[in-house]
Amino acid sequence: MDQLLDILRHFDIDGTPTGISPLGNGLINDTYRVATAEADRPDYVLQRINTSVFTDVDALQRNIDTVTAHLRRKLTERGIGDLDRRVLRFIDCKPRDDSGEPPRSYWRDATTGACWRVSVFIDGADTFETVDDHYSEEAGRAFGDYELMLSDLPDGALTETIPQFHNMTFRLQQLREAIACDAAGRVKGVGDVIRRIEADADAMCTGERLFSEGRLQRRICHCDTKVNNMMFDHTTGQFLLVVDLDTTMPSLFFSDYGDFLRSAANATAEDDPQLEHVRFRDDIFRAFTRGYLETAGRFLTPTETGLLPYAAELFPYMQAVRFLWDYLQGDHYWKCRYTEHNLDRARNQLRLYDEVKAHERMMHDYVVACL
Ligand code: GN1
Ligand code: MG
Repeated sequence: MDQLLDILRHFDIDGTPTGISPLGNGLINDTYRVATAEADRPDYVLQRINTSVFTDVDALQRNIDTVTAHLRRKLTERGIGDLDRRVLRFIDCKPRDDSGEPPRSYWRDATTGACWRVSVFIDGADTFETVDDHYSEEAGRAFGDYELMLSDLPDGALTETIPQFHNMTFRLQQLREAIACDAAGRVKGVGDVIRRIEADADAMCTGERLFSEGRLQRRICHCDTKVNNMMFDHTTGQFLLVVDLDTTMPSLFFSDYGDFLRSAANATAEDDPQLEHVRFRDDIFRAFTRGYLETAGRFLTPTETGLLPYAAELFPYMQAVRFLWDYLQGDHYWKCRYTEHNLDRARNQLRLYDEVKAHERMMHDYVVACL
């Protein structure tokens, strides 16, 4: 705690930090809420960036600076005020007296190599682990709008903070390498999961195939549209902003649509080991699709809208591949609470994938009805 308070001394924050407590359920970075003594000063969010996942922190923070500045401009043009509740605001480090360099929005601890950043805590806002159809429709509209607002960033404005992040072909290749290595000696116990994944591998690489044929383009996406990465006003229930901007970068369009449904339309948590609880909620699917197409429908091509059901199937499938990959390599990527945690997650996501597939016809019909 004292150590964490010490880190804050490097940032240009307003107010006196009094206490620090863990915040949220992120599986990659470590996140804390910092309370300040003064009632008229904001609280802050302190985050330790996972530098084995985000290896180029300069590029990561540059992306975030570009994205937040662009969003602020767009919202201002629309006459929207109270921007600090609508876009994350990161706090610069204090300028170092001896350097002429511009201030940075993160601080690197020279002894440990750890990287830290601070943003303003948004008061009176909620995040949810599950949503009803009202929030799903709001979320759909909001993610479509997020992509719309970022769609005029010039090419090359953002770097890929995790190269090939949502590239299914690459994720399968990673899994196959982990199977061949069998570093943790776990392959023998997961034959059924591997067989199920391999059976649909070709079909799930449709996105990369269409991209290489020039039939899909890359767009700026959020790439981590888990339901808990969104904040709603506590009083009005209205959507406020998306958080966790680390993976906002060029991707194939279906990242945001697919990943939201993967988390929000699953009737249970992504790590529930009781597979009979896993169900695809078509009320959430309909509400989210309705909202998303209201905004994203303005720029998506017919090829892209035709692929929305594929996107809904792809993300549980891809997540199953990624969780299994981490399980086989010995749990280096995701935080795990017990030995089989990643395997339970992989099985859960694979069951969800089968559930979504069973809704294919309904999804196609509903997308057509919304256009
Ligand atoms: C990670 O830690 P969190 O919740 O932001 C992951 C996502 C996965 C998710 C699965 C950078 O997100 O891609 O969908 O876990 N983020 C990264 O829960 O790998
Ligand atoms: Mg994230």
